Amino acid sequence: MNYDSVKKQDPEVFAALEGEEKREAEGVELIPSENYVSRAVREANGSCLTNKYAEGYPGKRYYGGQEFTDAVEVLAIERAKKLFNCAYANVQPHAGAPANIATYFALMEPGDTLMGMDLSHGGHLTHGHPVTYITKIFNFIRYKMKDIETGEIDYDEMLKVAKANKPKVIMAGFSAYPRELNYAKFVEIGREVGAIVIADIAHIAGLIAGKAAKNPFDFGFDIMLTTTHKTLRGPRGGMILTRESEELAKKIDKMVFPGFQGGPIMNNIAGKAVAFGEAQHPNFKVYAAQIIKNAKAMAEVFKAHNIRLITGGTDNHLVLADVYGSLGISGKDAETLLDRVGMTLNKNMIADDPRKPMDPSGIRFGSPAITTRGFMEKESARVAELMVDAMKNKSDEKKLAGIREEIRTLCKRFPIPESFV
Ligand code: DSN
Repeated sequence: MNYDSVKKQDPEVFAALEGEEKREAEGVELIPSENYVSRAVREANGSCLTNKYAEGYPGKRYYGGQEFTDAVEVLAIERAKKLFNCAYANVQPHAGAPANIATYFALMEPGDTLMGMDLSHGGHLTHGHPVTYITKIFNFIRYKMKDIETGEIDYDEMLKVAKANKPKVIMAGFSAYPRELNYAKFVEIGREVGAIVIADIAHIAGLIAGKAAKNPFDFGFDIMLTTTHKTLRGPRGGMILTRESEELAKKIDKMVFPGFQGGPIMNNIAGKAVAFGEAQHPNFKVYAAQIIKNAKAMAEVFKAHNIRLITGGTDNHLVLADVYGSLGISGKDAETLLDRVGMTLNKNMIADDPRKPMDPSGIRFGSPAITTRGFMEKESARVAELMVDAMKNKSDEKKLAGIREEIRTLCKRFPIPESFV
């Protein structure tokens, strides 16, 4: 990308942008919630629409001059509805957490209960972790895996706890869970206790859009929450989708604006519209399927080295490995070491982790970004081999230098693509 004006006007910011461009170009991105957007998405996201206030919704704004903001937001909404097969889409949430919190505010009263996945078993902070402020407003109860080695959720216990606590909302979704949930079970339990059933698909939205993963709406989920920048390959942002209930969609629209947010970030919504257009392309299906093949190829390498994987493998885009238990290196040290040799991933708690969040037992890594780069199973497996090699030889500087070089060469062979197709 060209930063000529920044370069001329603000060398300090330019240095940071240039540094990040180089970091992204020369390293392998394995954080499963990250990706590379196309140049078209970047252009729309950096467009003149950043100048415009557009409080309200298409056709119903508080300020004038909305001809083009309306056009762009309608495009984003219509494309989102088609991609996820639903009747309503709100594309204004600035990010995933605001999308989730605005939805809670729309559907629950203070003191109401939400049932979500325990953070250490794969859930997300916004699903009710005690460090978040929303836990002072709502009551959160949790479900967990029954078997950490297979990833099976304890649906019987979930039903028992739901019956006893009558949650207003049941949330299916995760940020560190490598398996597909049993959506039919969630809907069954939700209907039985009279809860609204929501899926937080932030991590797997691209897999669903690309038909490589099941769509919770097909099982009767009421609402889906998502970010747009992970597997979906759009700009950083959030979105709320409602399957069919006009009543729920209206409540959500009213809460997103004026209840919770101010002016929508229209340039960001333009970026979302472009990304949703890309996700409708037949090639996106190929991309989504390849993400899963690549993650599986990486998981197989770890398994071949007898490294314990939480849930025993993966059905999606991410892998969670107990590197402390298997290799004696903590998640934090593995993250630092692998970053140094050009492979970026994150330390992660594993289920019932005996260690602390800032220095846990696990690492979480995935394939969305490398797949965008064009890696196939062969390259993905090689990256996994290099990860293991580095962790097993963490003090061998010569070996580590060789790994860094191999990663740089691999990245040169697979430059970050500018265009989507
Ligand atoms: N930070 C995101 C992730 O990495 O999963 C979730 O919010």
